[in-house]
Amino acid sequence: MSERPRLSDATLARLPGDVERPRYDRRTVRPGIVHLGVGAFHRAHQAVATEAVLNAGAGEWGITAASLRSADTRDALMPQDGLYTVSVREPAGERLQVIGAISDVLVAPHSPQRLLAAMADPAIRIVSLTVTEKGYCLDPASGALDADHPDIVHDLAHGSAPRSVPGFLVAALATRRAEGVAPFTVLCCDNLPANGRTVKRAIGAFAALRDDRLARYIADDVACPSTMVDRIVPATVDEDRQRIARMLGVSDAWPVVSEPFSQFVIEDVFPGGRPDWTLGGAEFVNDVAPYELMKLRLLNGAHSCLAYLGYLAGHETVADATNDPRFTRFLARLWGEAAASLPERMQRDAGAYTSRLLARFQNTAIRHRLLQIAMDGSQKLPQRLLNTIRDNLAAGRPVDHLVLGVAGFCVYASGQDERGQAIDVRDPLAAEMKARLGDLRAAPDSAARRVLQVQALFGELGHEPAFAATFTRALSTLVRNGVKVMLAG
Ligand code: CS2
Repeated sequence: MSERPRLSDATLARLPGDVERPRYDRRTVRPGIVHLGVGAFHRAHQAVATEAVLNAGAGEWGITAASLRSADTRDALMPQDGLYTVSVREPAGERLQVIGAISDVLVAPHSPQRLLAAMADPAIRIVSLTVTEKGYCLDPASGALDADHPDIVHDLAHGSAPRSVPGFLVAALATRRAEGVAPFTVLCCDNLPANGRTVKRAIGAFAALRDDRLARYIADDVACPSTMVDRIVPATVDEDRQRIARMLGVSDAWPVVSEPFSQFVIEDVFPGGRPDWTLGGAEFVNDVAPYELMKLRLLNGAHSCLAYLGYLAGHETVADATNDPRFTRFLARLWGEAAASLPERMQRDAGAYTSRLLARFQNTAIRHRLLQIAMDGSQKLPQRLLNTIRDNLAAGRPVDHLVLGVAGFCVYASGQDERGQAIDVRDPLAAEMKARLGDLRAAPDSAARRVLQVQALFGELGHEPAFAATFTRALSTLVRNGVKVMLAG
């Protein structure tokens, strides 16, 4: 246990001079945003952009944050008056900024009514979200609301104490509508394709299961701009806490560590107003799609391939894997395939984009664990790899390296690594994948045939002969020869 005093409004003044801190009076800030999913990514990304707005003197955009599951973040941050540190790390050094934008942290399962009341408050004009792909209760292959999801079933029966994200959004919007308060803008900041449109469809579908008029209101009156969000933010570990406490001279129970790079591209549709996030480096554009495609297919697609293949090769972090020449070569080939799927005008930028990506991945000061990225693969692969494969197959372009990534996911999801050690697979489809993969090592071809039937993951692609043949070959060779031999070729 550290004996240092805790980071708080009262201890801000004693921080070393080179630590950035709020330059505004926190007591005058009113919340204008409710954020659902107060994980490390939000705290190092949108909250930092909002901090720049508050530092510039626009005080009506404070953040009331909420966790949808555990109380951990609230318990860490509230004794610190909501303050926490963002550490920006690269091999050349580390820079600290204390963020004051979050004034309150609610825990949804403890007090759904409090969260709903916060969302229904007329002062709130934006509800932003980083709840991970699975948080939206979608069928991953089609992107449509999964009406059989247990949380959706629950929320249809208990609308005033919801559990799911669609349940919270629709309940709060219904209250605002009933009270004659303008709707908030829903700002999805998760790595889903066309994330604004996808969320709007999901909450529209959920509302339609409750009441057609509510569904029409959402379709006509609720804005859901799309975004592209990018910053590499690994989970904080104790070593970070200790180092940062030494640098601050006070202890912070939950700082976040991030790379220097940050990108926030936002479709500019905010009927209720919005902060000028350009002050924090964001861009407002008419169409996010090109940015999103580039990021999902080049960055996240590569991340997922590294997560599975890198893990099977015995690597622990993205930097470990990417500094291995076999993976550097693999990435160049993978990016060649993925970039070919982008619209032509973006292909021109792909070379510069991937060189920069490689440097970001190779940042050894960021220990981004492959296991963290490997989580929830079934929710990620459609937009990261499978859509790219679909487009390339339709145009007769190569897909071998993309497919190897998908095969890597299946070996991983079988629950056993190449040395027969168990893998702790965390994925909503883990049980189904494992059952279908069966004894993968004994009969990879039939395992491939069975796993391709997982509709929620592969959709119609699982029935495409060209894909099925390439995938079956990749999975069998990967199982037979191991990842290192595969990558040597
Ligand atoms: C990662 C992303 O965990 C993952 O699946 O691929 O969180 C990635 O680090 C971010 O999208 C980078 O912006």
